[in-house]
Amino acid sequence: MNSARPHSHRKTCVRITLGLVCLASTVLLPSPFAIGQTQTGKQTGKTYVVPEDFDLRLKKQKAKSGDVQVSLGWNNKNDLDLHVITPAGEHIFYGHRQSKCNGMLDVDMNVVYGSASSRPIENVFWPTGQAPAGRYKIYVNHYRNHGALDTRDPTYFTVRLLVHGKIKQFNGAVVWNNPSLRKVHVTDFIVPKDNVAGVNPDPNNQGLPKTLFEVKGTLDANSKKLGGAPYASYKGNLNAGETYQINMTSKFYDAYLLIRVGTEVVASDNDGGDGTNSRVVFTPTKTGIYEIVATTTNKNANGAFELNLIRVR
Ligand SMILES: [Ca+2]
Ligand SMILES: [Ca+2]
Repeated sequence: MNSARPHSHRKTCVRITLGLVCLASTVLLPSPFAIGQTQTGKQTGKTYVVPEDFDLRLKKQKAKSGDVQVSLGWNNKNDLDLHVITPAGEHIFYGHRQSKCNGMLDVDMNVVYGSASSRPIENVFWPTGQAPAGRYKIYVNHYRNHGALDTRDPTYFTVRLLVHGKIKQFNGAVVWNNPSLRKVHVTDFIVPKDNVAGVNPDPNNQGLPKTLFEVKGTLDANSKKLGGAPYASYKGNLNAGETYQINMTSKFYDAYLLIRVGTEVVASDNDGGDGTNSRVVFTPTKTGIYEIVATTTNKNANGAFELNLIRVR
């Protein structure tokens, strides 16, 4: 099924270089919990793929979908490739299109310049109910710059992620002749345990992980202070080996989250959520009482925040 590939060395090259990128991405990313961050931020002149265009392109290529789907779009004739690593560590890409867990790359484009599209799409999907629970990784690799006037780098791309009805988009850029920018780690995502096929206990909560705790609070001049900044904190029991996601959002200030045991900070995050919001994904190694500290980088913060604790696996 990869007969269209003209370059027999391709598989080996990509495997080696992808390993290097994994290392680089841990340096590039603002935090290991930074799900949802773009690699590059916004600049003028960049063109990403808007949601409606994703739908049109996927339809045109007869791409399939399920309840977990990762799609890559960009706007020139270069050969970019979508790579997805499954929770079991299996690598789905043009050289290995179908995983044992039934994930499949069904669209791969722009291998050859002559037949390349300037509105390409690539697509990996799992049939409904078959994507295993756990952590997935998404990479984009710039396999070939075709050396034409309409293939100039950087090549800006958008990855659209669908997990159980929720869509997120991630923008980034790759540059073929720059080894540190040729491949990027776009994001990790988690498919929660509760949503594996046939074991969804709550039909009204389909596709959602389990929220254990939610609170609306306020930070202002009357709050307790931590390093000069106001904070509020909540204590509770967390279990070893379970993975929790803690989200803090505020419309009024730049959120900051800390997870503490006593005075020891065991996890923290500044901007891992949308905008300046915070998101920590945390797997305790010991069962016990943990303190979630909702704070801010603004010492004069004044206003509401929302915080929730979700068990994701
Ligand atoms: Ca491709
Ligand atoms: Ca923040």
